[in-house]
Amino acid sequence: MQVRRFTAESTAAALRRVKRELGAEAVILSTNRLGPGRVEVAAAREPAGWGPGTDLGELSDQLKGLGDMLKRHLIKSEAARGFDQRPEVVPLYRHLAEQEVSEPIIAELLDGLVAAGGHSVAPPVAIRIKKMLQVRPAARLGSGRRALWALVGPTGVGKTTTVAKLAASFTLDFRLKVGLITVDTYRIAAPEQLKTYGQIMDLPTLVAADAGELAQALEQLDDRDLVLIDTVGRSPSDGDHLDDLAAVLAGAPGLQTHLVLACPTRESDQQAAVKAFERFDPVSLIFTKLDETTTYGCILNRVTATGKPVSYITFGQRVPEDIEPAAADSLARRLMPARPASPGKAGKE
Ligand SMILES: Nc1nc2c(ncn2[C@@H]2O[C@H](COP(=O)(O)OP(=O)(O)O)[C@@H](O)[C@H]2O)c(=O)[nH]1
Ligand SMILES: [Mg+2]
Repeated sequence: MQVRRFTAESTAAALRRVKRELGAEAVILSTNRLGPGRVEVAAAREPAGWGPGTDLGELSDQLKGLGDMLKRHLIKSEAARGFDQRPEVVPLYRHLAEQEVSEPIIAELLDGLVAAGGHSVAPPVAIRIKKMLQVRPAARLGSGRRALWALVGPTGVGKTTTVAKLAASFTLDFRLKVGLITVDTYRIAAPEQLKTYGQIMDLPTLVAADAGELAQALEQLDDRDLVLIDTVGRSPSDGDHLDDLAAVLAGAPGLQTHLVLACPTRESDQQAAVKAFERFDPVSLIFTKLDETTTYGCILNRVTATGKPVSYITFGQRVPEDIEPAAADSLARRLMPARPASPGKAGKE
């Protein structure tokens, strides 16, 4: 069976070409996105005589043929990445692909690595991941200058919960004076959530609906080491809301924004959120809900695409426990296979 490749601007268009040239019975072997507006579909014509009345023995022979062909196809695409010369990287390649690390990043992580002298390629890859994952150590606060942080991001990602976790951590662990502000451009009931946390922790909690009110609130919180600003919003595609939010935040000179993204959010929606919130020029990324997924490639993908460091990760609903300053070591561990094949340790566990 001969494999043919069809390139078109969309999967649907490529499939139409497959159907036109190979007929409705064509077998689709793979679809591959080559870049924006370019999709490649690999297809083959079904072998003659494959259909009702085909003898089962014959069918299983044909299926075996198809299986072999798929295997060859897979090996061929791995050969295209140079993996035929270094098959030892293939399991790691597959693991990182399952972690949804983007293809170019995987290629960079595996570039030029060979398992010389029976050593695993996992340790150098872990080192590369750590280098790639810029993390920002907890900021030096309480140095006499008040810090202003605002958390921005799509609805429901965990901004308010994260503000509460940060407030608790800086109050209890660092003994800093923390103040809270909700910027709510819609005057909806959401500020109650932050006010409740503020009451429990006995922290001043204010609400501001425009730049003037924000400036006033900041004046009231003049004695604080850190003011955490929570933002309330609708979807990031609601451009008006983001205009309003930008206008309010203009009332806080020296403000640093942090973009909150939830790990379980699909790749394309995360990319859209990054784009929508680019205007706030976030100084860091905060990833939430790591407990709700086992796939962490998005962290590496976003850091690489934005050039922004990760400052915090959160992994549960409990306030204040489920938050941690981002650490390259533990993030790399999440991305790597659970038990990297380490010849040195084999049999010693
Ligand atoms: N599983 C899990 N849930 C979280 C985490 N952070 C926040 N949540 C939950 O996500 C929901 C939305 O959180 P919220 O802080 O109101 O999101 P906001 O709209 O961005 O302010 C709430 O039910 C939170 O308890 C997390 O790290 N893990
Ligand atoms: Mg909220």
